[in-house]
Amino acid sequence: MLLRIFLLLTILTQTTLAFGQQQRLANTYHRDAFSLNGYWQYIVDPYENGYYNYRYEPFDQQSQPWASAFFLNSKPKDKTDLIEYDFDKMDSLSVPGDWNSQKENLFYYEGTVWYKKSFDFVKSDATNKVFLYFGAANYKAEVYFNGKKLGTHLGGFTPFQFEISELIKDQENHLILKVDNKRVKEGVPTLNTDWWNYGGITRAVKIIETPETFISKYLIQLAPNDHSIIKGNIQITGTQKANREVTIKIPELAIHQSMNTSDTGFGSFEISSSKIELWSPNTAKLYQVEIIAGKDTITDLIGFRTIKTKGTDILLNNKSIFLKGISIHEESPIRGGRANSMEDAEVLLGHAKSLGCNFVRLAHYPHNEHMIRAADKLGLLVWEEIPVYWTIAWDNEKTYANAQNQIAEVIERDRNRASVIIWSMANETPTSAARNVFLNKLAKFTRAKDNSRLISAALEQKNYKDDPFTRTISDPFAEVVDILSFNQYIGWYDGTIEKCQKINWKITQNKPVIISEFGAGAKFGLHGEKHERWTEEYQEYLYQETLKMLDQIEQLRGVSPWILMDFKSPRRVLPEIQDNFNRKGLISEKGEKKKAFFVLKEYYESKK
Ligand code: GCB
Repeated sequence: MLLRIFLLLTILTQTTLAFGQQQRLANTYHRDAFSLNGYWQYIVDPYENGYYNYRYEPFDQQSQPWASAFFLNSKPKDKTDLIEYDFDKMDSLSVPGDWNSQKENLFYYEGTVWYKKSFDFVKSDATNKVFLYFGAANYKAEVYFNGKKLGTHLGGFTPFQFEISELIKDQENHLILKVDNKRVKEGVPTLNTDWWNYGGITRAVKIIETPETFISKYLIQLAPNDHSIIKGNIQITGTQKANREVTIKIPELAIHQSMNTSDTGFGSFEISSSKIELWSPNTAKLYQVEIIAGKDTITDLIGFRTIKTKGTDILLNNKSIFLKGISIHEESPIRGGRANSMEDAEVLLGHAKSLGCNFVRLAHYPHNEHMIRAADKLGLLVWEEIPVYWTIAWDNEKTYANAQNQIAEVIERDRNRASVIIWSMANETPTSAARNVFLNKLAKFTRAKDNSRLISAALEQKNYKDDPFTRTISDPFAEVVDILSFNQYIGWYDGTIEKCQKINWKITQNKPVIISEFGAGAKFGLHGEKHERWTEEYQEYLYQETLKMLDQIEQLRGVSPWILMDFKSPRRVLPEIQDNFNRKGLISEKGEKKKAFFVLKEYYESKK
């Protein structure tokens, strides 16, 4: 009986870990870490043979899983033993990295791949805590460490971690992941998108060791209504969390202030300083900030700025700003495939800078942290977004919980980044009662989690009262957002380019407007007459006419055209033109600038 209860409990704890979060850890970026990047052995498992038995029951939910369960990393005990796999004889994949761009035979693969890494690790102090951190794995990751299941994580673009303090050994640890990128209807994103479904452990994996009592979370920012006050809060976790002294230092501002935490390990503070240099695209000033709590010290680079809207204006540091933006997919400009390095980030954002941008829309999912850190340094304002894209299963509670978890994970990662000013809830989602409930709830959750940034969503525009030349936004979610953003493709999916000259705008919301997308496909090097599809001239002409049309919108406060670079998409099959690329980039995937790049650059130069 006791054994049964134990087994039931084990099964319950395994299946209730819906999103696999145990303890979120702030600022893994600047903590000392033991990297698990590099080569990992892998097994491609389209039938999920290493996960299910022949009755299709998962091995990891059985009291005595068969040795052929891949997470056990079994070896034959002797020559009579039957084990039908061997990680150590397999080829390897590089982590971080997607499998599609690393192995030709996995280019179109959607399914399960198992990864294994073995390593030794000696704690520097026996009482320390040890966490296993994943920057991201697309899409569903089942994580096993030394034969035990740590949990499951859903969502391909946000970080997750597990505490392994009690499980880690000095030698021969094995970490095994089942990563499955099959698209599912109830997923976020769902079955249908316009980007490549790169699978794998796409971002860094590391081990982070902290003292037993450690800084788990902090928020340090400028007071919204007073530019001479830095305020924030700190959470420490562990047995010594109550009544602990916590110190904040910002040496450049001669700030050195201590406070005591509450019983729950929480402390808040306000520090005034008359010398704070504000962060902005022109002066991307970052201060070194140090937080000390007992044996734990964290350093971070933080910029101080405020962001708000007033009527139809976006105010950065209380001054109206026009967002000169560009949309970007997280695709490597160097190798192709998912971007995942600082070098990728610097090339992508460097292109945005050379275009004259002060703003980037990171579409359509949270990009890797290098992008945000680089944006902080380069002075680019950032729109971050979760993949609530097109036709999500609005009625499904698990889908909602998944979307909410993804926004929570990205907020926790990026809440101290000055560059991030907008949380976008969704892209081109069709209005319906269920969708409105879903998005309202998500926006409410996001505001409760971070009320210091603006909320938006890439909405759609419609004809005003059957007039095909008058456009309006009638989406009820427009009432919820701080910035009214919408995508429009007049001249590409919607009529000819000349139509742009006939459009009137009837935007009734008293809010700033951003055009989150417009664009046209062009193959670099293909020239012709300006009405000829796929030529650089067509794209150039569309940009000229669209920008004139958009300037008629009185409350226009920014644009982020679609898109910086050509990107891979299985929807784009036209031979010799698309060849699996969405060609709306201003720059080809090889880095060649198309004519429209210079039209936008000139427009941005004119918008001082
Ligand atoms: C859109 C989508 C974007 C597509 C783009 C296109 O409206 O938001 O994801 O890639 O159009 O090229 O059609």
